[in-house]
Amino acid sequence: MTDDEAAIGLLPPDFRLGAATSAYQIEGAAAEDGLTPSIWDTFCRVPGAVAGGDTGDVACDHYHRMPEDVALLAALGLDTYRFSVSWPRVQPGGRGPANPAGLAFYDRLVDELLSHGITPWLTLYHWDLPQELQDAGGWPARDTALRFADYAELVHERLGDRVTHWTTLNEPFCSAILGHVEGVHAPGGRSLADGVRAVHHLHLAHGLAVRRLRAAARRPLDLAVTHLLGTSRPATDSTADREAARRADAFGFRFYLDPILRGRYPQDLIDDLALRRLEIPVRDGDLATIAAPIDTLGVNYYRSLRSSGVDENGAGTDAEGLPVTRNLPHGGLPVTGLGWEVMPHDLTELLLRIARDYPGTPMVVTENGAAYEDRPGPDGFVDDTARTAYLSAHLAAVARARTAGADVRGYFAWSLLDNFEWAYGYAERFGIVHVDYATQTRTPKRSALWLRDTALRLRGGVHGAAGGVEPGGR
Ligand code: GBH
Repeated sequence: MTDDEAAIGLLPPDFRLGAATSAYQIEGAAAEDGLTPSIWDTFCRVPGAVAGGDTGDVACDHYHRMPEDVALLAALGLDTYRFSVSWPRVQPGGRGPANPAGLAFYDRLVDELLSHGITPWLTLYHWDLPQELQDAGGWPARDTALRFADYAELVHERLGDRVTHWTTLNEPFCSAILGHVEGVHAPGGRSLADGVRAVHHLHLAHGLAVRRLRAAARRPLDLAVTHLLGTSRPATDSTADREAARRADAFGFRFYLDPILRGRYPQDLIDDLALRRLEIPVRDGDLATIAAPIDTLGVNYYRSLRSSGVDENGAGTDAEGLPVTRNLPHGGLPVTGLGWEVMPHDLTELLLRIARDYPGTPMVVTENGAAYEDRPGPDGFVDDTARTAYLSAHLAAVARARTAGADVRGYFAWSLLDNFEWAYGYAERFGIVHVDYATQTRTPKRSALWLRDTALRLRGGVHGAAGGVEPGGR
């Protein structure tokens, strides 16, 4: 037995093992049953925005193949499925009454999951803002947060009798910063001021929705929000690099956890923003709303970068005289297909830090996974030993964090299926199940079989005893 296997063996039988997806990345059915466009439908049509000009129009055609995909989850013995609801599918245009046909899809999905004994882990927002709300100002506008709370209540009205686990938002950092500052995600903006406003309004959307769901609930709900997090280390021990790591930690980590778990924005972040004449648009009462108690913190982890306080030429300030903060790879580490460094140890460190700095909130790793260049064999089987090793090392890292005292209760692989990987299109494959897009054939990869065996072992089953899924899908 390897050290990783031994660590994983210490996880308790009720530890959740699951797989995750999101609506726009898998559903397809882009113009069906009253769905209106989201900001990703628009962004995909901006020349050069998405590799290969790919779109989510068809994706994995999950909208039509949902029962088959749930059967796959069941065959893999996973106890939890994390999926997202498409806002423009259930409330076209982002306001007004529900679209019954759109809601009916999630109603069927939830029933299908429950009939297989799989817990639905529902995310309300995974980046597909209705385009009409973008036209009205999007996340930089405060009103979008209010619209989100209405939408949350409307989904709860239909599914709240059966869905217990609700996540408001997936990775506000990506919506706000990749979407409004770096321009690489929808809606493709490039303004730090918009990004900062978007972060606050996403937090507000989360808090308002938590309050609404609690008020509407007829039974206890498990409410969560999922953040993309990593460790923050200086590139060297120099003062400039340590200051840069402090700034990166304020902007990329504490900006997200402090308001929801401590009810305030970090003072050093406020000061850093003031240097750029930027202010977080907080109104009276916002922070109390944002800090409405949650039951679970979702942690998405892929890799960590380190921070340098000097540019390529060794200068510590930029053209405006402001301090440089540059993200760098650590170097000398193995990388995934996307060039992301494989750093499982940092996941242990990250979870322990959250447990220490924000005590009392149970955590679930709601995404972790890797893209590799998969090469199916003649029978369609992908022998993804690198992805299997990645997942196993990271699950072991979670187990080690637990042993050291972090309250981590689950781990979901990203992703169940190869799917639309945002700006990278379909070229990058994160699935534990291979999708042949030409035929929409699903074939579990070695990593899926590993996860199945791990789930079995966790529950005291016998290695390899599960039926139903074999290499090559036979
Ligand atoms: C998660 O984001 C997402 O929740 C999920 O939907 C996604 O498929 C998964 O990770 C894998 O990426 O800055 O140009 O390099 C994690 C953050 C978002 C980081 C996409 C890389 C690529 C844009 N990732 N991002 S770019």
